[in-house]
Amino acid sequence: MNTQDFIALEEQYGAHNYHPLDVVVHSAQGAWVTDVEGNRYLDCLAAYSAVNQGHCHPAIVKAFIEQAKNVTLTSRAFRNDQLPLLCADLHDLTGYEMSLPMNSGAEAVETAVKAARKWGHTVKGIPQDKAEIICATDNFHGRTVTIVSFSTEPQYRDGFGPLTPGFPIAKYGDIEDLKAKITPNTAAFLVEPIQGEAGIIVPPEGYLREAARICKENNVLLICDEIQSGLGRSGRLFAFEYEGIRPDMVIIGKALSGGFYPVSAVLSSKAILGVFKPGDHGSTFGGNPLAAAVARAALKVLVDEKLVERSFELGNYFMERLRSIPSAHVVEVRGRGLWIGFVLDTKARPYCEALMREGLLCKETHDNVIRFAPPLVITKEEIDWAFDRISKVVLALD
Ligand code: IF1
Repeated sequence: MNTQDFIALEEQYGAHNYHPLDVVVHSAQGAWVTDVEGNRYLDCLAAYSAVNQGHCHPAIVKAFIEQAKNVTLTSRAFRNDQLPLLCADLHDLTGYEMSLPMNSGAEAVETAVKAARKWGHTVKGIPQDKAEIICATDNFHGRTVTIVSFSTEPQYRDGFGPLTPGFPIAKYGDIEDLKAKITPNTAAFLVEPIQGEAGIIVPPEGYLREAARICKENNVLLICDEIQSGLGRSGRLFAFEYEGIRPDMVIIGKALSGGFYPVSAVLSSKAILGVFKPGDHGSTFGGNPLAAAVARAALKVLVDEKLVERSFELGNYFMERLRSIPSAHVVEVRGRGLWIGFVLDTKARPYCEALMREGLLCKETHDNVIRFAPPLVITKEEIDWAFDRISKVVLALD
């Protein structure tokens, strides 16, 4: 079967909820993927930052296979000998007292929403069913009905109502608007420290620091969604570190498994996660031994290979080079670490298609932004290779 055969099958039998680039990937290693025709591409999306450790990292493959031979799933009705080790590793790495494992990012966001609401009702004393969680404009936290209820993107909401109430919206980056939206019923403020899908938006310096202060002053929990920004992508372990803050809850996913398996988690304190009593929350697969073993290996690779530091250094290098392209169509190059928004004054999709033909995979967001977010194992030479293609394509389309 060739590329067109696979595309035809998928178009016929799969739902059309995506508009992918027409490359059919067969295998991958490190920062490179190979399609069914044998063409190689440098991956500059890294599965939306889920493969920060690089594709099919050998150490994670090993942990995956070894654990798959032992036991994959016990359910939380019984205990297993991998979950405790993952919880301890997460504590050691992040300093948070406790974690609650789930699978997809959206499930972990739902978990944080449930924890914040229950904390609001049982600890803060908000009247039953009145707890509010403030969210930001242009947020992206996932696709469940409750999560799209606080999206400000009409396409993500339209047709999917009735939506879940209780999520006032404050303008991202605007501290006065956040202050204005806080009421005695506010349980939490949920925010991405850097907005991904909105186009790699870094908030104004001091915004998160001030938000953390205001939350504390009002007994409001600060929840950072680090599902995409976390685990090294931004050049720090967590993007909130740029503002020297410590959120009450942190949500992680994606790279927590190095892309092998959906693994997510909420990190917080005993006081907050302690609101969950047996039976309040759970998941068949959440915290399973295969996921825990894979996540432990994925975290170890981040640390052993100093991927956070690499992201910071190579990100600055890549951004500097991209800023040097002399094209009138390039409006801005922004980001942190190896998480770069390349902003054009025209549609980005044709650029992504042209780059694919040059052997580089990336994806547009919001029409006119290309994001470059390669696996953090990418080398300086590979960045130079990418830069040559990007600069050629951008200047050719000028
Ligand atoms: C899609 C975007 C990236 C996320 C943050 C939670 C989730 C995500 C900050 C949910 C997921 C994804 C999902 C994917 C595309 C993608 C994306 F463009 F939509 F925003 F990465 F940039 N919080 N992001 O970024 O995690 O449930 O998917 O595991 O929905 O098409 P999930």
